[in-house]
Order: sequence, then C-alpha cells, then structure tokens
Amino acid sequence: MKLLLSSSAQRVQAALAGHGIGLQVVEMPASTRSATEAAAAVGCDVAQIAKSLIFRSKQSDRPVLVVVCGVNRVDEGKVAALIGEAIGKADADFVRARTGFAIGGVPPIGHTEALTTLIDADLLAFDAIWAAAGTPNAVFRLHPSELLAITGGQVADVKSEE
Ligand code: 5CA
Repeated sequence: MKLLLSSSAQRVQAALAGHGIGLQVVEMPASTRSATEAAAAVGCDVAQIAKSLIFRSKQSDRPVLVVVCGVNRVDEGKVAALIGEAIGKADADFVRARTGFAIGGVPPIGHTEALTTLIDADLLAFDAIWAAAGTPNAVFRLHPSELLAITGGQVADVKSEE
C-alpha cells in the first residue's frame, strides 16, 4: 500500500471525505484493473467487486453509471427501461471526457459531472464490497449502504440473465 495517493486516487479520496464517512482509498502493489484482478489483490470474492461501468445514452448523449456486482453482466435493455432512453457502450475517450477517469479505474463517485446512477441489487447481499478509486491500482472498501449514500443511486435489477 502506498502512503501517498496518485492525483486521480486523491480526487476520489477527497470526494469520499466530502461525504463525511471515513472510507479510505488504498493503492495496491498489484493491478486492480479488472474485477478478477481487484478481487485477487484485496482477497475477496469477484462478486464483492463493484464494477463502475459507463454507458452512453443514445438520445441525450449523457453518461450513465451502472455499478454492477463483479460476476454480473449488464442487460442494456433493463437499463434503458429504467432511464427511459436507449443506451450503448461508451468508448474510452467518452469515459475519460465525461467522468475524468480512465477505464480500469473509474470510481462510483468523484466524477467531473453528476451521473445518473443505477446500482445492481445483487451488491446489497454483501457485508463488504470494493470499488475502484481512480486508477488501475486504487480501490476502497465500503458497505453497500454506503455505496447508496455516496452515489444517490437507484437500486435495480440490471443484470443479464444469459
Ligand atoms: N478497477 C476495476 C475493478 S473495480 C474496474 O474498474 N473494473 S470494471 O469492470 O469496472 O472496469 C473495466 C470495464 O471497462 C470493463 O468491464 C468494460 O466494461 C470496460 N472496458 C474495458 N475496455 C474497454 C474499452 N476499450 N472500451 C470501452 N469499455 C471498456
């Protein structure tokens, strides 16, 4: 664990501090770029990794954040029904431009603009989950209720059943 956080991780730490709960960003020596790598690095189940996935709304061209259980895939049709607009994948440039973070480190909070946020209901089953914190090495641990509190996201069934 590094004592001095990189600037992207510091932005996430500052956003967490702004919510007044003592959640701590940690930078790991190993990669946390993917859910599998993050789970190995912190020693949890892949299901306990909260993936922060960015989609692009087709009509209004807005970023949509879906925070997903590490073992699930997103059903884009379910998300579209929930937000009232079709969505597509976001490319790396869109993600960076509209969140301020690069793919592999996109956090659930601290973005450059407020994001419409949906939270996979499956994440609520755990006592502890881990989310990305701005870089492909940075994560923080939190309780699902804290994820709801800091994102203001809507809990929903967003997973693909395939
Ligand atoms: N730090 C880890 C664990 S929290 C992490 O960010 N995992 S993740 O799953 O939330 O982010 C990786 C996701 O980025 C992939 O699941 C995929 O949806 C997306 N992604 C990866 N490469 C690309 C790409 N080239 N273009 C668009 N999206 C991508």
